[in-house]
Amino acid sequence: MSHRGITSTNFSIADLALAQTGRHQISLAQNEMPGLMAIRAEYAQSQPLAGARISVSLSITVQTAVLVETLVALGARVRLASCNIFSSQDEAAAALVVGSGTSESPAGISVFGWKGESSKEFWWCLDQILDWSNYPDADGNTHPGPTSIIDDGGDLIYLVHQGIEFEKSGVLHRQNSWIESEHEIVRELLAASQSKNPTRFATLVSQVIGASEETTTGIQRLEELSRKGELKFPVINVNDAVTKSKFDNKYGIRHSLVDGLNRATDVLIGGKVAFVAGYGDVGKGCAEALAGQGARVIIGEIDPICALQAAMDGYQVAQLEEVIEQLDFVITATGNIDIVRPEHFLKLKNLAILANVGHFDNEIDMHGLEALEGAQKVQIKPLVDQWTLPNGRSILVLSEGRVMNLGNATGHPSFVMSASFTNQAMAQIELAQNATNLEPRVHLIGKLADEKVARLHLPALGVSLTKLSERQAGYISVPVEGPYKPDQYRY
Ligand code: NAD
Ligand code: RBV
Repeated sequence: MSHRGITSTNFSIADLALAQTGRHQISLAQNEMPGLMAIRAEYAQSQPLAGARISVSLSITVQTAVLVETLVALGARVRLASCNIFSSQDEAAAALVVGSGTSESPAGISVFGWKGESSKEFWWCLDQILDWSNYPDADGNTHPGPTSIIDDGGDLIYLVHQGIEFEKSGVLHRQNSWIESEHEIVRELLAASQSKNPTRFATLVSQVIGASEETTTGIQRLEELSRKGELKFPVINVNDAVTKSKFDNKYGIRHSLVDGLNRATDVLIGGKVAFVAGYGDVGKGCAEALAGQGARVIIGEIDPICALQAAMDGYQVAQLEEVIEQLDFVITATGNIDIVRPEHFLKLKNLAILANVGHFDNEIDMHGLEALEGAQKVQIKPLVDQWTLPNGRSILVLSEGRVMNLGNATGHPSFVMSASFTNQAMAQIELAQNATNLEPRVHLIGKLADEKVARLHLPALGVSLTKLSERQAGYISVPVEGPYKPDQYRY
């Protein structure tokens, strides 16, 4: 496999010359990531990740670079690939490969990914980060694969699981999240792997102590594996830490949705009509951002509780079909499939903007759009396409229906990612210290750890926390030092 960038055995990225600008951005981001920097300080001496080999599939952003260098500062070695073909920042990748000569950033972190991968390249990159055989440690020892995994969306964990199944049966089972062509790419990859080493994945998995998963869609997929009793190792659910999903998913998208719309189109949002499909954590952040810009926001929901929340928050709640002719923006944030379909495209206003922020690219039916007879695409600029439809009208589609806040912009800002990634770092420490006591299922992060992540982010915002007295703690039956809420509390 080759691409237009720079490749060696242990990295494959767009352009090493971007390292300096990437390094400057990483240095600035560190100031906005107090949780991760506190974790570095707390564990610098004890090195809880010494000996860990972590295969990481996250968007290769400046924020991910700060996480990766935190894992290295705690003793781990890392191989990193992107979880999405459009979400890499090439300067962050270059800075990680080149390093800065400090202990957390020695030269030679292995990175495989660049902005604008093909699907085939995406899967090749995931395969590369699972292969540690040419990446000796300081003592010159090599190993077939990782000791743990960080995933965003579940593709890397699924690849490992399907690899074992394929070695046993020669069959690749249908994956709902993958389209047919992707399925074929994975099948070819596993067949090639099997012909080189028929027990590669079985050996590899025997050395994996566990994984941590970043996003809602990934957790849904892994819960399904767990329910079927097929999960081969414990997975820590980072997404459902309160300090992740109630912050990153909501406040993160509140920032990066509008960032993406502005960078892509620069169209005024105020006064326009925006439809947000899904009023979960991400949909709530999208709606607030659009309303904050002065848009009239309409929500689509299938869940009566979320629909009622949207109504009580002051939004109109409607089915897409009922309002489609009025819409200037359609944003999908459901984590579900088939939200915007061909019959919808044809009813949209001229130059309506379509964007998805859910994890996979199946919320907007792009294949249905391509298949509309006479539909024609003109690229306005990278990841902004004008589709002229058979009815003579045009629509603008951002990031080809893939996650647009990372495709058209640079994803969530550092401060909110600090909370998410502090949970990731703590999850990896938990695996290193305690994986043998964890069953192979999906595990939540404990409340005390969650509260710790929040605490680490308070000083930067000038928050002065009220102290709970012994008498008050007794009255509400909680320990003075926390946790302060029962498990069922919903925030
Ligand atoms: P969530 O489960 O909290 O919310 C999804 C909502 O969509 C739910 O309320 C559900 O009832 C609703 N829904 C499902 N099918 C629907 C349909 N057909 N029509 C209308 N509504 C429907 O999940 P979330 O945490 O908000 O995440 C949503 C998606 O965004 C996931 O794919 C997640 O992985 C992804 N995500 C993306 C980013 C990003 O940076 N772009 C950040 C976090 C999460
Ligand atoms: N996300 N990462 C970034 N700047 O690195 N921005 C968003 C970043 C993650 C977020 O945690 C979400 O759960 C996931 O992307 C969806 O793929």
